[in-house]
Amino acid sequence: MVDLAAIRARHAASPFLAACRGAPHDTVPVWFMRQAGRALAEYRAIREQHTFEEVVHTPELAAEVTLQPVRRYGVDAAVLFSDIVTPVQAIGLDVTIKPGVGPVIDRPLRTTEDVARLRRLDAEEDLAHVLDTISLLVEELDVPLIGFAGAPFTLASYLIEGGPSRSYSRTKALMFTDELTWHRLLDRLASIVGASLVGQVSRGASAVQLFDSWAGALAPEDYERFVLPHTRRVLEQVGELGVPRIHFGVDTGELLGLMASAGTEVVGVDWRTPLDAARERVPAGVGLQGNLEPAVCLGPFPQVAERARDVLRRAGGAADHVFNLGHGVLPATDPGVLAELVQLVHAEGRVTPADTANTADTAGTTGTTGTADTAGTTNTAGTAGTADTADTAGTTDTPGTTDSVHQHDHQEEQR
Ligand code: 1CP
Repeated sequence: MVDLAAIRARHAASPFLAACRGAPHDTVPVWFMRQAGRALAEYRAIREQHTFEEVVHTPELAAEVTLQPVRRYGVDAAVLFSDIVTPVQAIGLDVTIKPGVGPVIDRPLRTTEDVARLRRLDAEEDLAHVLDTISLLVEELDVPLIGFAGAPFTLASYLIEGGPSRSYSRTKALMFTDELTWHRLLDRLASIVGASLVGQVSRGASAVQLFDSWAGALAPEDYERFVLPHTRRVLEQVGELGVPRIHFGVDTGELLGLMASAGTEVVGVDWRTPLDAARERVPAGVGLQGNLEPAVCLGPFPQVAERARDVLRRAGGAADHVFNLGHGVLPATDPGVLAELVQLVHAEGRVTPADTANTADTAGTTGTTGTADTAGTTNTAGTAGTADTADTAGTTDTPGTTDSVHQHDHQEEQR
């Protein structure tokens, strides 16, 4: 039996969890998306002996790989080692992780009959290996564990395309030609993803991140119509459990307001949108995570330091900032640079006490009229002339659409 109250008590003073809620703390917390994996020699050593799936299916190995970056970097949170496709593998889809490529599926889902192949997920049964990994981890960890899942759109993109894509043309074709099948597919994925996250939290994950990595391929109006309702349903399910939620995507500068309105404590921002600009697009009361350009970490440390200081400056000492990269750690990154970066954030990332009066608890769902002016800007529902929900803020804050041809640029080298 998991003693969730004991886990909560252990992390009562966690700067990461405090920042997710905009609650008072002293030092800006930091963790890295994709902090486990190929940048670490100790990960590569394990992968020489085992396939990706073997690691995920062996709780001792998956726990070890999750702990490696915590030891190396001294980050403020661990992120569970698995993949966004793990839950759909668990219900029997023929998805495999192809080394150097990513998730591939032999028989992509493109019709209503294909969608029927997605059965419900019983987390305790289907994801027993993942949940057992969490049980091992919460015994060992001094920092909170972040559970995660792929959001319905990003997951659907792999299942429809058959693998990684640059244009998402088949995904969009289904969206625009067969809306009913599209919504059926996303609805099923939302149930699967929601069940996976609820399972992870009920076994001891202290926060969750929902990766809608490729949502930036969509124009805001299409995101709002075809994706947002499903993502919102996922986040609502987790919201009932009371753990902080982080909602992240790449190239989502135009979607940040909408993503906040899905119901989240924190929005993850990629490196293309400076945090002070992001602050104006995300309602007060919803925190920000990010957003150092990952490729900067391939360069010399003085340059990394300068850019990290700029991120901290733009975050303005806000109590609701979680330092991270703007996307995952690139495999060629020198782990020494990341360790130094963590030290720098901890030494120089000071939270300004005046900014700590935030009310993140109600954020995202109520579009709170905002208390503290977290980063020197308030924007939000108020400017739309309505005290309505954050939804409104989101839509009005993302004027004009871009054709959003998704730049997959260095994502392909992400792993
Ligand atoms: O430390 C960690 O980050 C934990 C482990 C983790 C996470 C959070 C892995 C292990 N995958 C993920 C999430 C994930 N997987 C995302 C969302 C995060 C992001 O945007 O980077 C996505 C889009 C995937 C899909 C995926 N899985 C890709 C990307 C392909 C593409 O479209 O560009 C790849 C290459 C994988 C395989 C994978 N997942 C994880 C690892 C370590 C690997 C590489 C396998 C290996 O070579 O060891």
